[in-house]
Amino acid sequence: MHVDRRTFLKLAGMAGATGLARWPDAISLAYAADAETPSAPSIIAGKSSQMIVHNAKLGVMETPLALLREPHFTPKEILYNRLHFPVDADGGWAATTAPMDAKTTEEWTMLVSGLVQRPKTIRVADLAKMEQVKRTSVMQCAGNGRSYYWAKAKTPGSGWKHGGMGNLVWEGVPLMPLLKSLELSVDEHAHYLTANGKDVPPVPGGADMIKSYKLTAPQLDDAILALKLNGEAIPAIHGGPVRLIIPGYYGNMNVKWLTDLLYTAEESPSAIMQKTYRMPIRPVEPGKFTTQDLTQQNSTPTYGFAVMSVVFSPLANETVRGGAVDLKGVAWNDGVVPLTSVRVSVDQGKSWQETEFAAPDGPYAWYHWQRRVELDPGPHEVWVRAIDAWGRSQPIDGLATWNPGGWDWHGVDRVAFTVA
Ligand SMILES: Nc1nc2c(c(=O)[nH]1)N[C@H]1C(S)=C(S)[C@@H](COP(=O)(O)O)O[C@H]1N2
Ligand SMILES: [Mo]
Repeated sequence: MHVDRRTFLKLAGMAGATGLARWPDAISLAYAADAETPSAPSIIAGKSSQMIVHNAKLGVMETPLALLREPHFTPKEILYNRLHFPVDADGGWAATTAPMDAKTTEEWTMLVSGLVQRPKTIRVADLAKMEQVKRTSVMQCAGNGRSYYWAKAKTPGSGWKHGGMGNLVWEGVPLMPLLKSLELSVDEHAHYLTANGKDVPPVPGGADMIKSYKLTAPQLDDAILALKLNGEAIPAIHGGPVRLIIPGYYGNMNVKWLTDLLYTAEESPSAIMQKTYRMPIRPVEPGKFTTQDLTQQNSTPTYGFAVMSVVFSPLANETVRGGAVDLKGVAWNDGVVPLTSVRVSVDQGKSWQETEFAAPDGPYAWYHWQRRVELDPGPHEVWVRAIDAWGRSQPIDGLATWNPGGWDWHGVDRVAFTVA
């Protein structure tokens, strides 16, 4: 295997991270939320001042549902954001919804290497000239809904409600056909594709944001090297000029500012692959199992989305007019099989009614569901539950999947409201 200097340094860096000298949690703690939270646009230029800021230094913010439910595709001004390293690192090059500057875009390259005989460089300037395809898909943090787990036990990480997601249109060049066309001569021991972005840990030896995907994953067939979001050059803060988009995969798997793709025999040893963003494969109890106990044997990375549905109307604590009430919302899954049913209950799960639902933009995007119900004046609750063609669904009690990282919340959404 030929390893050039740059690849060698990257690999060395990855190996260095195995020492886990600094936990990602420790980084989050070091940049704990300020007492007085600055407004979203003062952290990331162009964001709506209505965004809920979870962590100013890391630029972590979510969309209030009242804003999220309005547009068909989520505009950049209200799209949630998540970073692992301070937003002002390297002089704040990314802290804006404007695209990356023309020179940086023109000169951006990605190195494809690892277990290949002929490493190759991909230029954004060349990608832009190739045939582009669209992928309409949900982008969602694996921590979306984490705060609901806190009813059982607190976990580290931001207290996301349901606004750590958006419904987006990405555009770019299909990844796997492109890699094939490069004639890299991939080693037979390569089982993973490993991606890295331009951002680096703020402390030497810190865990880098590196992600590995099984080469056999069905969603990889639909992955693209994206250059556009919602019809425009990708905003700098959302990973422009080039981002790896794997539709149906949780946000952390969609590496921003892509600089490296490596064919590897194993998952990246970076703590952000090995300790963060993993789900135990069996139920675990608070206090008895921590993120430090996660291993490749007892956990899986947060790859594809769990089946999920959310109520957009009414919103929690809203007062609506009776007797006919239009219940509405969205549902989605990992896109491998379609959703077959989205049901609502207005009697706390005793009975369920089918909703009308449709996937207007393909397998990875939001399905919109609705159901009209007759309700008497007074307090009410609506629950919603989606099921897919493989029978995968949502736990009635979402706390069933409590885990120390607070990932993968997909419990039945329960919204209390009042009929006037
Ligand atoms: N390079 C890089 N890519 C990244 C991250 C990061 O910190 N650095 N964060 C990931 C996480 S955890 C999420 S949820 C999504 C957030 O995407 P967004 O901020 O564009 O909504 O980006 C992912 N890709
Ligand atoms: Mo995330």
